[in-house]
Amino acid sequence: MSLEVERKFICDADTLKTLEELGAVCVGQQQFQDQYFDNPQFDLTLRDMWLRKRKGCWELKCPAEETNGEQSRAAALCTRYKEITTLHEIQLRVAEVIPDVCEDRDAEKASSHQDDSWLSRRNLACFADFTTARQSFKLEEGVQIDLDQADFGYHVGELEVVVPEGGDVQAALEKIERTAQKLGLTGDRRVEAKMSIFLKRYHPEHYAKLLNAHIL
Ligand code: V4E
Repeated sequence: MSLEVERKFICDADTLKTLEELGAVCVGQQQFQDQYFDNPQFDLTLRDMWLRKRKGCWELKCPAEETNGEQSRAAALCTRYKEITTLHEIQLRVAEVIPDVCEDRDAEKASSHQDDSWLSRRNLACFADFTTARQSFKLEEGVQIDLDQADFGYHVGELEVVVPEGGDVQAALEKIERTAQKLGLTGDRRVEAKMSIFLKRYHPEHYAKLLNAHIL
């Protein structure tokens, strides 16, 4: 299971120009739809667990514990989430939080990424559905720079380092900080995720609950 260390940044008309001037290499362009799921009590998202379907595959992002030496300003600007992509493990994690409404406990064992019947067993429904156009760049080895344009009108950049299990999180934070400095990023507050903007706009009650619980 890998750990994603990420820092979001405000992306404007000059960002592409800056990347070009710095010699960043465009490594891809894609468009994908994200569908996020939770139960009516928001049991997953209130635990900062983000279950989504992207490009036909299930993914679950869970918060990672902070390790020693991550109290710097640069670290505070970053998020760290474990990303789980094995459907059986996702189902186990979800089951720890949301009890099964069905008696047949073996039914999930056989499910595939295409079979969504396990959702109803946990009362899970889609609460957010949006499409993102993403351009990805490389500037420093191991750091991916994504420029995202969500279809509801939010533009955000992201610096991301994927740390393998047991890998060096501190080194990842330093790489992100170096890249941020090269890009001239000066902000001292975390920049909002696409989801924050989406919920604020379309599901203000859900947003308020997450804000109160200090999740967003
Ligand atoms: C973890 C999380 C959410 C799930 C989506 O995570 P995010 O990094 O926003 O996804 P995306 O598509 O931009 O990147 P990818 O997964 O492709 O690398 S929604 C909200 N959170 C929590 C969260 C937070 N509280 N603050 C910030 C700045 N980001 C995420």
